[in-house]
Amino acid sequence: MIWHGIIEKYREFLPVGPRTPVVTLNEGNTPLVFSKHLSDILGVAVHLKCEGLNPTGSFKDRGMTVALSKAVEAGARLVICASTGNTSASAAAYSAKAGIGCVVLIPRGAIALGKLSQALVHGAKVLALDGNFDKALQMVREIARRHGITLVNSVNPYRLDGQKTGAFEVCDQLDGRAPDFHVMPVGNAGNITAYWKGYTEYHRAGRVKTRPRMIGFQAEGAAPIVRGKIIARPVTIASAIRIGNPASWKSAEAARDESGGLIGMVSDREILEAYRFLAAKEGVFVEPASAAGVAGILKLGKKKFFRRGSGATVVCVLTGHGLKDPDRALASAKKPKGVPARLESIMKAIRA
Ligand code: AN7
Repeated sequence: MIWHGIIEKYREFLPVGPRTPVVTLNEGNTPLVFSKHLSDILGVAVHLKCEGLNPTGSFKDRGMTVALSKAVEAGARLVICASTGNTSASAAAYSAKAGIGCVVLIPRGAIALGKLSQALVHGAKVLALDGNFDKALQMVREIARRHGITLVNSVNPYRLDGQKTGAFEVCDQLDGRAPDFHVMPVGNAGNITAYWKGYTEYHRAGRVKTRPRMIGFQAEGAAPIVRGKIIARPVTIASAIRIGNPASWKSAEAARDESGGLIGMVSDREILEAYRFLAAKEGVFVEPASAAGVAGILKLGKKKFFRRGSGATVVCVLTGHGLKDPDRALASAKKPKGVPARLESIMKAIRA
């Protein structure tokens, strides 16, 4: 079957009609890769849902195809969002495809290079705010409301409808079974809300017999849900999830509680360890935020959270591609060694 994106594939579960113009870059259908090393370490079957392979390199594309399709259907000429980077990259690309304008408000100096490049090259109007993501979101919500501009952050329910298709795909890729544990990073908490919605809808439709326990991880310096209070100045190297007051806070807690799951936190050191582990052992390059979930299950594993040999299935969503944040990759690896253009010198360097 030729893949035409998530709206075409999961239309019956989405708020689109026959006259909705489908704005798509053929997002979705991302690989679910078995992780031998994590499975060996934890004693359960761990699969990696590689969302970095979406058209703009993150899971945001699932939401953006629905948000932009509905915006165009409603006659919008301009969309706006605040972003830690990936939302802006995706909004910029899908707006370009739709032929409408896009404004993004980013925290100045605080988004990864790849994401900034994307927003700029797709022709969005990029405004760098003196303030963090939470402030930027507050401002665009106000501007959208006052000026009738379509907001495409995940407070737009169409975004979550699109993102819930990640759960459908996981179940389809596991041959009609839901995983026992679903693991992911949590920032603004839209995606954990969307995945729980997806699993619940698939369950209700009889496509799967069970639903997973939802397990989310925040970065220690940006863990409002874990700490139970707004973090005024969130800090973490995982800039994508540097968020102190998540918009979908309540629904993330509902996903956690209804599923019998948990939301925990991991340190930047643990995130970077998982980041290097995925790249070096599994051949999967993710951005730091995406490694938070893997860092989290490694931490849970040490506490014997998973019953070794139970046959349980764990799915970890790797939310964004490693190329998003090249600065981090270079900072966490050895510099290349210079060699003269002589065979003996090259062989000497190879053997060294
Ligand atoms: C790679 O782009 O909030 O909990 O503005 O880019 O649904 O917010 C990004 C979030 C995880 C957290 N992993 O998802 C934005 C933005 C990556 C991300 C998250 C984000 P949510």
